[in-house]
Amino acid sequence: MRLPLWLSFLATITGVIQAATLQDVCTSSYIQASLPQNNIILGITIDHSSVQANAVTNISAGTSNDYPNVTITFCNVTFAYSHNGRNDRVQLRYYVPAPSNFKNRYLSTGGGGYAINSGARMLPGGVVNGAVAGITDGGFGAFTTNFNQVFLLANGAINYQPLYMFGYQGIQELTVIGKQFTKNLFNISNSNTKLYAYYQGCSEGGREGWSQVQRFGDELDGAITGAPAFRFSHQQVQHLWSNVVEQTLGYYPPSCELDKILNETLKACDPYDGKTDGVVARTDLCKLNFNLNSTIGMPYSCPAQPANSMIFPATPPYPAQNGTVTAQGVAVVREIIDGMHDLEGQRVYFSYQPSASLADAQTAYNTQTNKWELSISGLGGQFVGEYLYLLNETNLPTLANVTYDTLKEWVTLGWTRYEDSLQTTWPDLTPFNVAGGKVLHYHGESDNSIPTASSVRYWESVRQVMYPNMTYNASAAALKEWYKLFLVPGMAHCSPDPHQPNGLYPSNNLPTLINWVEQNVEPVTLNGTHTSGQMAGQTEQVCAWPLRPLYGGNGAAPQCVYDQKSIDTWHYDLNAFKVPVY
Ligand SMILES: *[C@@H]1O[C@H](CO)[C@@H](O)[C@H](O)[C@H]1NC(C)=O
Ligand SMILES: *[C@@H]1O[C@H](CO)[C@@H](O)[C@H](O)[C@H]1NC(C)=O
Ligand SMILES: *[C@@H]1O[C@H](CO)[C@@H](O)[C@H](O)[C@H]1NC(C)=O
Ligand SMILES: *[C@@H]1O[C@H](CO)[C@@H](O)[C@H](O)[C@H]1NC(C)=O
Ligand SMILES: *[C@@H]1O[C@H](CO)[C@@H](O)[C@H](O)[C@H]1NC(C)=O
Ligand SMILES: *[C@@H]1O[C@H](CO)[C@@H](O)[C@H](O)[C@H]1NC(C)=O
Ligand SMILES: *[C@@H]1O[C@H](CO)[C@@H](O)[C@H](O)[C@H]1NC(C)=O
Ligand SMILES: *[C@@H]1O[C@H](CO)[C@@H](O)[C@H](O)[C@H]1NC(C)=O
Ligand SMILES: *[C@@H]1O[C@H](CO)[C@@H](O)[C@H](O)[C@H]1NC(C)=O
Ligand SMILES: *[C@@H]1O[C@H](CO)[C@@H](O)[C@H](O)[C@H]1NC(C)=O
Ligand SMILES: *[C@@H]1O[C@H](CO)[C@@H](O)[C@H](O)[C@H]1NC(C)=O
Ligand SMILES: *[C@@H]1O[C@H](CO)[C@@H](O)[C@H](O)[C@H]1NC(C)=O
Ligand SMILES: [Ca+2]
Repeated sequence: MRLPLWLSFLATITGVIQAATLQDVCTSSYIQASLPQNNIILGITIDHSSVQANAVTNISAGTSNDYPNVTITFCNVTFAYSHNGRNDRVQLRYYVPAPSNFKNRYLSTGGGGYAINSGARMLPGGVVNGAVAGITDGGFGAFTTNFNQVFLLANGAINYQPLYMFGYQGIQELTVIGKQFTKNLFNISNSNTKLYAYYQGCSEGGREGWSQVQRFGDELDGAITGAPAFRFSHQQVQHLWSNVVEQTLGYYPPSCELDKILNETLKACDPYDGKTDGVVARTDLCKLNFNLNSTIGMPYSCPAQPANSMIFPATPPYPAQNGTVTAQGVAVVREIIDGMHDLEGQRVYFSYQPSASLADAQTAYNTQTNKWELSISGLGGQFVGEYLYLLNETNLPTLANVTYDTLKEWVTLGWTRYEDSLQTTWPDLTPFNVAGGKVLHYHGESDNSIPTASSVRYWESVRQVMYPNMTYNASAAALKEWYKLFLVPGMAHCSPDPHQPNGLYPSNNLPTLINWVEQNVEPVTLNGTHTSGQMAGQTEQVCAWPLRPLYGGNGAAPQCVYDQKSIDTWHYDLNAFKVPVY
């Protein structure tokens, strides 16, 4: 049998080049010779002519809360492949560390929102840790093209290939190709050296991580999944809950009133964790003990504010505001935090924790009528408009006639339609566990975009499904040996919370996962970092679920306590549905 051209080329260069430096490996020919064979995945063809490679030396890893800002050197590799029988083209990009810094590691990274990658933002974190780090464009046209831009072929016509690429296939192919490419490039394909494979992502990226852990047991040795946007249909429709509450109760709180209620919640609930530091580390105790009614009648005032499109979600201009917190405003916030239910009072889903900023509830000031009005959450509106109604829209034009029951119908429609692509809550992780995989799952205690209880629910589903015959404590202990969930005090959605400057953020998670996987150093607690505030730069330990933090006073580390009453506040009976919601 004749060798393919590129294989004979490899045979030629292997005898000639003694590549050990970045410059030696960072050439088109060396990269081409390192590409996996097409049979690495049935039905793909790798385009050798597409290879681009350039060496990047001594640049700053840049601003990120996820890895230190150190100087890095790498080969920037891009190439494409296609799926046979489809006229498509999927681009992959890998940052390859210099051979002297390579530590037998591979890292896939994910995206956020409807993006399947985070551009170059997460790749340096791999290089810092001696890993080849990759992203995919999902075949959507460019690394900057988002899934929502290619999801519809026309109104009513789903483009199924991007749906499944976004759902799970794109990250799987990125990983399978990336691992073999790494082995070939560093000559570890035929040795006994193990290549460790990792994944890291938050939000949509967290969902993408779970899409791999749930489906492909032996793909990854470890995954970091932050605040995952899984249970997709419940999650996205939930973004409209706040608006529908406002419409149903007929009250649209001025932004300053919402802000005041949030501030008073933070102030009242801060000390429940044993430390008065502006951080609500125990939102469960806040839920149990704080009565929102205590804010009624409190005066508020806020200066006029110009429109701000630089923050997310963008805010419209506000006039100067003066007033007192109303009973109606409190009723709206109470109903929002209580979470989605239908018109019969049966529970559909759950909400953010008290202390999370009320982003979905944001209203808009109408300068014509001088009134505060409905401002439909684009996160929820886009899901319903584009993914349920199949219209090329980025939001709903109106919520007229939308009731609590409509929201339930929307959840069910999205759930059944995307159960095998986006929903991503398969609870039996046996193949991953048997293969020795480890998951480090974290979620901000004050997340304002993905309810923190959403992660608790999944952890609990895995516990119940995988350890049906054990006591709660025994099964929790068994699960924590390989899958840990950390709720991070004072953290918002995949970012520090500006309302809680003394809060924590789990910076530099990758070394923690690596130590767990490669050295069996179990992260009993997780390093949280103060990214701002009085203790900026210092770390503090974050408790692993179901244990909850309780401070002893004077800045001591928290105890991690078992508190049944608090644990119970995180669990919900979604009795609006007759099938289990994992
Ligand atoms: C891989 O092996 C070939 C053949 O010995 C050699 O030319 C090349 O430099 C090696 N690559 C690395 C990264 O060491
Ligand atoms: C990169 O930095 C290292 C260490 O400071 C130095 O030895 C090397 O010359 C630098 N390389 C380039 C291309 O600037
Ligand atoms: C990162 O480091 C570079 C130089 O090493 C510096 O110019 C840059 O300001 C740093 N960025 C941050 C966010 O600290
Ligand atoms: C990596 O390569 C791509 C494609 O050639 C290029 O667009 C991008 O700017 C490069 N990035 C760096 C950091 O060199
Ligand atoms: C959807 O709308 C955008 C912006 O108006 C447009 O660029 C795009 O071509 C449209 N897509 C389809 C499938 O109609
Ligand atoms: C809420 O607290 C923040 C931070 O302390 C402050 O800037 C803001 O003015 C407060 N808002 C209201 C309405 O009191
Ligand atoms: C809060 O106040 C309302 C009246 O404004 C009352 O109906 C409700 O029962 C109160 N709730 C609590 C928990 O005190
Ligand atoms: C709001 O009240 C403050 C304090 O009473 C006052 O200084 C300010 O002028 C008032 N602003 C408006 C818009 O009424
Ligand atoms: C809402 O319902 C009314 C009464 O059935 C109907 O006239 C109206 O067109 C509906 N509005 C929307 C936006 O569906
Ligand atoms: C749980 O116990 C039942 C009854 O003893 C048994 O049939 C089942 O296999 C057990 N399941 C697991 C996961 O051990
Ligand atoms: C479970 O363990 C906790 C300590 O982690 C303990 O307080 C609790 O009583 C245990 N529950 C049972 C049912 O043994
Ligand atoms: C956790 O934080 C401590 C204290 O800052 C530090 O010594 C340790 O290296 C960190 N662990 C990891 C895995 O980053
Ligand atoms: Ca506190």
